[in-house]
Amino acid sequence: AGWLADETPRLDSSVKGSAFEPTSPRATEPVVGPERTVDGFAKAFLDELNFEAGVALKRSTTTDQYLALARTIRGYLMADWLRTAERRRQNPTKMVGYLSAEYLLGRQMGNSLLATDLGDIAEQAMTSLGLDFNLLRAQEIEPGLGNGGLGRLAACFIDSLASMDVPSIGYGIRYEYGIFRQTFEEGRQVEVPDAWLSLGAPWEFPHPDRAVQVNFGGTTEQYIDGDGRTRRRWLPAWNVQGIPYHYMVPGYQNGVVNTLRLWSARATQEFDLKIFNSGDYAEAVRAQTFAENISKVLYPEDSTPQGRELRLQQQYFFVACSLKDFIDRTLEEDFDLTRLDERIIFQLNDTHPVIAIPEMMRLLMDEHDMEWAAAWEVTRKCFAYTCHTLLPEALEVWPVELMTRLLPRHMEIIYRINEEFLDTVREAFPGDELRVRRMSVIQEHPERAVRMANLATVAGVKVNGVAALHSELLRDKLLPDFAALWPNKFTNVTNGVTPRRFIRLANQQLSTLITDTIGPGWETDLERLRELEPYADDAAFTESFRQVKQANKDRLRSILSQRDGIELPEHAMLDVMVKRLHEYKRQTLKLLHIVSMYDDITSGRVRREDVVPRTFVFGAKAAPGYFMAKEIIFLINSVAKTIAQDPRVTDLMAVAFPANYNVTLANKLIPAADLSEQISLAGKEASGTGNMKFALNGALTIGTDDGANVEIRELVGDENFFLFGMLEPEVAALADRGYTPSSFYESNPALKRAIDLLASGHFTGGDRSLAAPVVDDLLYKDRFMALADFQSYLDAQARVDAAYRDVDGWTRSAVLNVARSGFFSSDRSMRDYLDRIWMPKS
Ligand code: GL9
Repeated sequence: AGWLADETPRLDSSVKGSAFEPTSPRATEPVVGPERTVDGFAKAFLDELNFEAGVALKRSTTTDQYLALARTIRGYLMADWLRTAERRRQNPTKMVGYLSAEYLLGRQMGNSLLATDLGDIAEQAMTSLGLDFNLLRAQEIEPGLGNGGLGRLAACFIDSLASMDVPSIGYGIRYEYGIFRQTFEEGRQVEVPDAWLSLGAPWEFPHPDRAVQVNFGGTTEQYIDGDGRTRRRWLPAWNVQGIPYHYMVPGYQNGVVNTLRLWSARATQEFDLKIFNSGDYAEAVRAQTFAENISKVLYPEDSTPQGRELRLQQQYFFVACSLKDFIDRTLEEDFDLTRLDERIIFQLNDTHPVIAIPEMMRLLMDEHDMEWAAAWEVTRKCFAYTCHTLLPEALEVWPVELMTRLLPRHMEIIYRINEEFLDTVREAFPGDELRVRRMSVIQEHPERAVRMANLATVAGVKVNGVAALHSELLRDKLLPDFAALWPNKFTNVTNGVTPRRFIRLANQQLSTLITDTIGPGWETDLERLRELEPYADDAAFTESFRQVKQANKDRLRSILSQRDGIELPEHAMLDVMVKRLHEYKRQTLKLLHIVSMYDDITSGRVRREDVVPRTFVFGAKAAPGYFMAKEIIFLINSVAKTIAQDPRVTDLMAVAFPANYNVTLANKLIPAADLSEQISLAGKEASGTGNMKFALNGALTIGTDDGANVEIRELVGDENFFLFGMLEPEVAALADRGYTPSSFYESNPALKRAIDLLASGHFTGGDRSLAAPVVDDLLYKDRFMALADFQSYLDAQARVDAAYRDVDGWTRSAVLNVARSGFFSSDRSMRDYLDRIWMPKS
């Protein structure tokens, strides 16, 4: 059976008698969801409310009603979920195990309604009971179990795998607290814990009965086994339990529901007794808390791993649970583990789950009696590694001291993997000890530590980057020694985004317009958006397209007014920069443009009638310990406030920085945007995925030649994209020559004016010291060369203004951005993973 089933089962009764009709007696147990009618839905809802929650409708709170609504929708997915699982059990084939420490899922209700096509029925049912459907939907707190692009990518991928009916399972961590909630106090970021479970968790299914034990610490020893063989084993010091929580991952209206299995840590009895329980009850309870800390909170790091012990505990915890779950529970009993690669390929989402490699070796050898050679032979076929960065400081390394203390058996295994690997290197490159040192899995300086990217590259079947340029730089600059040894190990899979959430759900009006124009089905065959191209010159279509964009902008204005008390002007270009706050992404470059525009207007350098009015929107969280990122947030808020209070400019510009940018807000912001800011220094943004979402929703991009921008520009066409800035080789050359930002400041009057104005205290209540951290860094360090790209950026923004004045030309470009971005569906990414990594033909 192929992975991409030819006959995709449909939601309706055609599932019966299809190729996937379950055959075993157990599988035929009737699992029937509630009736797909308004009355059927209303009845199921009341059953949930009355009999499950024990609440009368009359006395119920909005939270009660939200929970009952969620459980009702979930009930409609249940039959498909059980059927999908059974079908897979009956016909075991190779599966994808997606190992990811993050899943930035976003709200579940809208997606579940879309997957089941129950939106209208649910709304009418709620109305029939006198309830406000939209108010109930707004109650949901999104599961923010990820930091940014990497976590959201995982969520898009599992959506695509379900929509394409690929046998797969997502494994991760059920953090009790997801990414922090951001608030601003006097313009500065303040983090509030994200208690996303506080209202109840209607989308998850806990299975405490299926707990898995995970060991830590202790020592290893040599012993003689029953057959007289000398072997080694682990004598751990403590352990915790992993409790699986199951989440449904519904495919798009195809009757498929896959599983996401997230692990939660719980103390074990053994743990309490062995270490702490010497009659000290209070101490035993404290131990409980200690164990449960492991899945307590998501580390809010962006690309700079802090190397904390708890983080390594998290990584090993979820990986150990997942491998054990797969081998002991998912595989048939007695499956011959030397053929494990026929049943699973684990995709490692960055280095976070790479400890799975020595864990697999340990399981096969210590728990399943395999010899080293056989275990290695199969382990190296069961993992593939995706790298998501180019920043050297983002590559995880774990001190040998810590690894030995926490996972002594794994450290031994890593040493042996490395020994054999370095023999291979020496054989291929005799006498090249410098190369051996560079490639070693163990770094010596500044401290002995395990290089997780090297380990993943040694053991993985394939290593991929996440956009064409990134994969090239990954191969040629980040891991060139490995590419010289194994050129065929390296490949590219350009990221993608799910069109279900990011077009159908986020932009319903555009979706209707598309379906009215090219017919249904594009949601699962996104290249079909090409059929819109001829309509780029169709007056009726472009008028409707403009109206959709305007409606989305109006809706956003009312959302920001209600959510944040931000009042935005009615007619202005909407210029949006949303992403994590990081210096390489260059929110400061955007800020310099805004200050420059402000300065041009207030100094009378431009005539007011020549100004194209703009609304700038930022959304960004800073890692709590990232000083400069937090200073940049403060400065953006300061500039926003000053501009809002300056009557000389309020009719021409506004800056909005709604707090707590997340998936929910993204879904409202992106469809409204005219201009998408993708302005990282070339060679630093591995891919970006926001850039794709904007293009698919008809925003034009102003961007550097970086990450997936390169491919967006190639596809939509030069004339529909505003390119600026140095190319990556130019960046490298400038860095080699020695970069002095102050020389750009001295020689560029517009830049000098903007920086001087920022530095003057004009935006910070007259206090120069408040702007100094950011300004001084730009002038004297500017690691990401914002000043070097400033003039080019300004010129590109002038081209944006000119283009925006031509309403028809702009709309045409926007339509072409939509029509030509079908490539960026995560369905296509999944097909590429299947063809290039998971199931290559050759
Ligand atoms: C990232 C890259 O920086 C992005 O360019 C890329 O699009 C995504 C997904 O491949 O991965 N790597 C990374 O560490 N993050 C990314 O967004 N950071 C966060 O997720 C916070």
